[in-house]
Amino acid sequence: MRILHTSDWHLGRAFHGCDRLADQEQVLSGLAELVGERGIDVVAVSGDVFDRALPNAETVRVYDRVLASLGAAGARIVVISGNHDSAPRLGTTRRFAAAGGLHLHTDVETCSVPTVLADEHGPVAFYGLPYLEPETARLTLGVDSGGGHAGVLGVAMDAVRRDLSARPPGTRSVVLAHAFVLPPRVRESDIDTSASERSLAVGGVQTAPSPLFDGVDYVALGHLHGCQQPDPARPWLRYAGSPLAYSFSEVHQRKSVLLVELDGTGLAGVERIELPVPRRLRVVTAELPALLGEPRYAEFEQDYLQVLLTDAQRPLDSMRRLQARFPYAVAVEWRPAGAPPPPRLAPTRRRVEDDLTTAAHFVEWVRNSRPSRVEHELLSAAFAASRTREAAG
Ligand SMILES: [Mn+2]
Repeated sequence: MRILHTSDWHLGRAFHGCDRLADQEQVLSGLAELVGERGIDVVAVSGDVFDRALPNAETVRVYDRVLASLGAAGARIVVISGNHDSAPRLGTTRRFAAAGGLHLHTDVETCSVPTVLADEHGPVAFYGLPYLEPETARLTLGVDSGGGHAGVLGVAMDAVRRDLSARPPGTRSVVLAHAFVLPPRVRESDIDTSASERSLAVGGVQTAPSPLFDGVDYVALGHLHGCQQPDPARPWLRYAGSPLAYSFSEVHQRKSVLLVELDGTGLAGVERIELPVPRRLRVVTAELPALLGEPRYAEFEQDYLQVLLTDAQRPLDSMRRLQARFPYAVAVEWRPAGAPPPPRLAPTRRRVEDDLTTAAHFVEWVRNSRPSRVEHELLSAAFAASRTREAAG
């Protein structure tokens, strides 16, 4: 059986105010071509299908078209809800959808009730563990409080293993889960996380140890946006990552899906397939005049850009000027070269200084240069005008 593992589509997510729905549809429509070319039997989507609980109408239409194209290409589809999805909304009509080959696993209650599909070797049980919000899931699962995410996932996986052990010998198993999985004795900071993942921390602990997932043939994980194998000792545990980059912290990631092959005995291989990039994300560091004028920066003109300006003084109106050449410049920061970070304005100054001196200090602090003579006169006139107005009552 060939399974295409993907996750964290985040349909409808904007990027620094830019609509990316067309890019999302382009990349996800490409998955249908992969299904046809590579003979994929099942597409597994491990949560965060939508970016928000209430996606808008056009976003829902894209979701519908993508699923239809995957189905038309010949794949069954298994989906779980992530922490961004509304589980009841994503799971609505699931009993009817299953008849058409779309298997929606969004309920805590049915964690251990698999979708069973078959190939020439026999049955494959797909268990869907949607994102389990610890405080509500523990009531359903009968878990004591305080165990956090690991506590509820552990109980859910015990139920999965119990169900699996009662199935015909030779039944192979795949678990879809939306969780932050860490190997034993590894810290969160050692894992490739991204700025676009919403923390799962509830009560301080958001991670779950990898041994929780032992005893099945493959675990299709969602939540982390970088494609990775979280535990080198457990090659059946994988994150496919998001199909597009959703933050500048992901500029170095190559977005992918995983082609998982099961043979008659279990996991036979995992192949990483890189996805096309509709528009690159890049970070460029330079002074504003160079960026605006030098031919060597032409290669950045069609990219989503984070610009780090190194000018000694903060340039005026930098974003508007940058966008004249780089229409997809979406973030700009001023980091003067060689300069220490600007000192904090001393709060005590305000009491001993006159308004004009305080304002001049502020300009210097923001821009790294004192007000010019003309600016000084302008500030002085502004304070005089405001005092006149106050006096007039
Ligand atoms: Mn996500």
